[in-house]
Amino acid sequence: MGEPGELAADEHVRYIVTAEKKKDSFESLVMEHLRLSGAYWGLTTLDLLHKLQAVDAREVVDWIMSCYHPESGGFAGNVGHDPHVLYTLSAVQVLCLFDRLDVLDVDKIADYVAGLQKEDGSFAGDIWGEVDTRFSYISICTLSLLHRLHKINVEKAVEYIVSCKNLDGGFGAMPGGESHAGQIFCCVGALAITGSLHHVDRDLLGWWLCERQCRDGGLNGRPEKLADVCYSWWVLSSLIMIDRVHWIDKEKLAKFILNCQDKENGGISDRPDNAVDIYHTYFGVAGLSLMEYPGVKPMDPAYALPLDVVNRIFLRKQQ
Ligand code: GRG
Repeated sequence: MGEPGELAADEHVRYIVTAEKKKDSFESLVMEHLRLSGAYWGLTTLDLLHKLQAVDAREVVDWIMSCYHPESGGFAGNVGHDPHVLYTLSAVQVLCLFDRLDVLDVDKIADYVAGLQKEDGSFAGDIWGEVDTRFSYISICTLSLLHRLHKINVEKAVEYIVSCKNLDGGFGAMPGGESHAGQIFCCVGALAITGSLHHVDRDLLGWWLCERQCRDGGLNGRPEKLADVCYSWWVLSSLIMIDRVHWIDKEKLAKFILNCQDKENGGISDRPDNAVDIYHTYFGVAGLSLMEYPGVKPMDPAYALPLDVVNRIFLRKQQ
């Protein structure tokens, strides 16, 4: 590993803005069905780096609305695809960035999300019915950003998430499912948003999460796995929500992330010397944001949006 150096912010901005335009590149083709999430990763990174104005807001909002299915109230990952709660959250998050929730039929969307809640409090991701704690988080986060949490049975939703808690303090995708940092973010995030963090054993979970730091300084998603830049977000955000982030060596983690940059052409990869992509570029910059890296906007660990964007949404609601 060479010297990691500083965050190559200008190069990352250029990488994102040009990736957005290369519609027939390999990356665009493999991302075709999840383009709305790609837009969330790229545009949030631009905002974190104070460069959201590098894109045409009207063009973005029009494209997002072309992924909307008015008959169901959900958003698809791209034009011509089927709606899913994941892309519905991405659409809402991007519109939050641009302060354009006014283009939405909020109650229709909230009814779509609420309609996916099951009797036991869990959530399906779409009409095909796969259940996963990711969808609990996504639904709760979307409804909260839309000020429509009252449309679901929050108590049952929390009860289901708590039923996915393991003896190691972590959470899985379903009851009895292996603890995994990504699912832990979802469960802890949903509990944070609903004011239910008292269900978490902070010391036990904090211990499991800080053990994710590998010798190279990076974080993995579960025991015996390699570090990956994306876990900088899933693990750190969870540690912040349970107030145990000081159990991580932040300097070593920041060095690991900075070492995964392509400093010439921009972008961040999963680990040093691998090919860069938008997903890892976002989670690398987001991880640095959670560690208060200079020049990067602070983020809200539960809503996965810049703090000023989240404050705008909830302060306005109070007025
Ligand atoms: C708004 C930030 C945000 C998220 C929306 C989709 C979602 C909610 C959360 C996903 C959480 C999750 C499960 C993340 C993990 C993703 C990942 C890298 C999975 C890879 O799993 P394996 O088993 O990799 O291939 P490991 O690292 O365990 O070897």
